[in-house]
Amino acid sequence: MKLFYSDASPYARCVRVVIRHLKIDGIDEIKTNPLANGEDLLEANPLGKIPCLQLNDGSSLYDSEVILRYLDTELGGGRLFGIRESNWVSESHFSLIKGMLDSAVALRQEQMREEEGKRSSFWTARFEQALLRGLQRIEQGGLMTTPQLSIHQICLACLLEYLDFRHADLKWRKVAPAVASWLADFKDFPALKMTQPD
Ligand SMILES: N[C@@H](CCC(=O)N[C@@H](CS)C(=O)NCC(=O)O)C(=O)O
Repeated sequence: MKLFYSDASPYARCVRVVIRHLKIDGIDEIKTNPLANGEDLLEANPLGKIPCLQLNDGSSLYDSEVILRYLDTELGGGRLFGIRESNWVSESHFSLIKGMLDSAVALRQEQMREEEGKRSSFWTARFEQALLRGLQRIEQGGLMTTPQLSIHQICLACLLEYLDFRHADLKWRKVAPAVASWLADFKDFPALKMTQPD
């Protein structure tokens, strides 16, 4: 199998953490800049996005959630997503974390616009506010503490470290001190340490 990824992508990081944590062998990790529109990536994922997991039969899995569910269910015994029996609220907590990843990456894209004058203060504020509200919700609901290791925790840690990496100005710890102290413990999780972006 081949995983198209980049070090900086928080979505790809979630997948790489899970591969390491579950000790899944046989995946070649191919460092890929999605913006370079490489033929291999576009062939595997017409959206041109990473992460994308190409299976040995040539078929491809994307986006990150599908890859994560595949790894956990087919190769890892299904423990990270847990027994899902209609736990719609828990599913929504996962959607919250994914949506925050989307806001964090969109905020980064906004900041990377070539000309400063083209950056939108409206969208910048909207993405920042969504992130801060999301963090407050996680803080108030204690959503970072689950009885056993969950995919929520892994993706939340990847999100928070991405905020530190790309959006230090957001000062997210001010609105979510309990989440911050949870991360201070969780950051030593071995698979997380192995996948730190430079
Ligand atoms: N919903 C997708 C989002 C993936 C995504 O946006 N990846 C970014 C890198 S962090 C990317 O490939 N961007 C290139 C593009 O948007 O064309 C997922 O969960 O995998």
